[in-house]
Amino acid sequence: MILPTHTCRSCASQRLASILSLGETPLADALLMPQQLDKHEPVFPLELVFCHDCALVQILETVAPEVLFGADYPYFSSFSPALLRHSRSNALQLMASCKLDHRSLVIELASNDGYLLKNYAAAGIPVLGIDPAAPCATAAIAAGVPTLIEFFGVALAEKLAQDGKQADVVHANNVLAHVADTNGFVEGISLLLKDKGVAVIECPYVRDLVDRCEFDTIYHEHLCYFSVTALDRLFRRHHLYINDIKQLDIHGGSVRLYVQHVENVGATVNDMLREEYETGVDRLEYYRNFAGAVIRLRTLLSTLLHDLKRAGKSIAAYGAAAKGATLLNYVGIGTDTIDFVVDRNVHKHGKFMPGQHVPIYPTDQLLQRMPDYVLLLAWNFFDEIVSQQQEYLDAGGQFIVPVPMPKIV
Ligand code: DWN
Repeated sequence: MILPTHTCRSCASQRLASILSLGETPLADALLMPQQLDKHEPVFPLELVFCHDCALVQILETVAPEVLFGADYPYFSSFSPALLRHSRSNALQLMASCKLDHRSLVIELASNDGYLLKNYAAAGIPVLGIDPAAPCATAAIAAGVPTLIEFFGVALAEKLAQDGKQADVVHANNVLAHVADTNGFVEGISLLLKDKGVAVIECPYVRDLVDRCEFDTIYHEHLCYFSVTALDRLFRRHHLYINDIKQLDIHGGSVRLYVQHVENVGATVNDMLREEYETGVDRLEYYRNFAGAVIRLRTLLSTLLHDLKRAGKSIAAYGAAAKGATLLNYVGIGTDTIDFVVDRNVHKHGKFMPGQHVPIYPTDQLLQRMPDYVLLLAWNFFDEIVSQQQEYLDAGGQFIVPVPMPKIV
């Protein structure tokens, strides 16, 4: 079914075909305060589509960035130790490979709470963060990471370049998929990057989303779901080239792109492009069965939780994650099924999950309340969380991992 009322975020084609609809859903990171529970909660359509002309998978709805990433944006990267380790390793590799020193400049777009740039700053390498969400940007500044509390785009890139602030390294982790002006963002990277600079960009990989049925990573913050094919066409449109690529486990499966002004495309990129062509990732057919797999997963998870409740078991959840909101709302898991969610992020405590209004508590509540089962909404940090909650497991608790297939561990 072609949707003539919309155009592709990358190539402006109108040849968009529907893959999956998750219905009208609340904003995944719009956690509620107690006084908001009886107020109207805005919901928006969440429909995943495929562009026949550039292969970009994307959602149709664009919620205003000021609404998504405003003063209440609750996501702080530093509450994930695994993410901190992952980021530090990336920074150390680039310090060495790019021979960065006090004359260099490293800029991160969507720099959050300084989780990544602090590694460069500690080594005496000049940094600049850019993030529109005041809560985490303020935390970054307090941690010694200079940060502009602004949205990034062509206008800011031009200003920085005019001020002589072009970068040797531009980081953009889990932000390219989030921006309403996809082309403007990439053009901004081109303007910000020194001639011999490198943009190091991480984003979730659409093949992992489909192959591992990670439907819960679909929410309004994530406007695009990238294949290498779609990324390559997007960057080439702005005379930028993906010269190297790494596949990563972080966030359920991501790619790290090494993008430069000069074309020197390596085997890692050509191999992935060829693999995508051979498996059909650049054609609609590849996504044809995804909706069916998601519906089957919903049924299996709902039945498992229902059976546990009928057996008199108590269930909680771990990770007040954005993906957790999508999962709870799409599967219909509410306070009749799970009693509470725990999370390490103190900014989320005392609030409630969007849509299902499940309360969010500190993680020590698992041992204190000892639910029989814990639904792992932050499954992408399984190893970290299981090792952290060994005492709960030793006391007889069990985790339920919801994707790619619901299983009790
Ligand atoms: O793209 C995005 C990803 C990168 O982060 C953002 N748009 C929003 C956010 O999505 P998410 O909330 O699904 O991401 P996480 O990082 O998977 O969320 C994990 C949640 O679990 C956080 O609230 C932190 C929490 N956590 C915890 O309580 N204990 C995480 C770890 C590792 C832990 O040990």
